[in-house]
Amino acid sequence: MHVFYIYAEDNDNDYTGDNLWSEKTDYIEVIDDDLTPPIITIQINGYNLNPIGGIDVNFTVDAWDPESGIDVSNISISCNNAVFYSLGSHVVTVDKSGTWNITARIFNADLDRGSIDQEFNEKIEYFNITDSFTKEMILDTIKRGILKIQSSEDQQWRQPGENRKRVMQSKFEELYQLVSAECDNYNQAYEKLLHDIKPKLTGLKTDENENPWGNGMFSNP
Ligand SMILES: [Ca+2]
Ligand SMILES: [Ca+2]
Ligand SMILES: [Ca+2]
Repeated sequence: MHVFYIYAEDNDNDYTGDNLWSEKTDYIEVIDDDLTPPIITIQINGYNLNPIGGIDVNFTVDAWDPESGIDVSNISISCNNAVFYSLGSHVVTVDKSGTWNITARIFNADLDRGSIDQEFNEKIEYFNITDSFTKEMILDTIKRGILKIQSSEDQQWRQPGENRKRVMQSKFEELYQLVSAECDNYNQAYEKLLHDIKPKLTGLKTDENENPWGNGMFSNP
């Protein structure tokens, strides 16, 4: 609601105190044409174990406001100290088990009277990383390693390639057993990976992109 007050005096000044005045107060109501905030969705697309032992979480944030659209300069999406300033798909890395959240704070573009009319919404999406889930991902990665060894060409290995492949495959299978066992064999698995498998992987000269093997980073869980 806007208030207008108008006051005016005439110029009848032949005698002091002879003049007259009028005043008027009027009101104009300016209605906000959009009172609803944006609608936000957050979708978790998948999880991947990354090369340094963290878990990459791929997620998509979408938002719309049928009346005003989205103010794309006012988007804030945060998770585990990472902040993103646009809608769409993003990847965030978490490094331990627990409950994590993605928080999206988004404004609509109701800017016909500047930012005074803007509405915003905030949505929080929680996701859980459990130890058993991490373990499944590690096992899956080892399995894929075994498949990769099996499908590699003998020529990619130092000769005799066939023997080296078989030895390496059995080491990966031992690693799989250590990780999948009920008791806590993670330290043993780590030692095996670091001191047995990693040095011998340098026997494989290059990967399929001709990058040298054996220089990857291994982090102790
Ligand atoms: Ca408005
Ligand atoms: Ca709206
Ligand atoms: Ca509004």
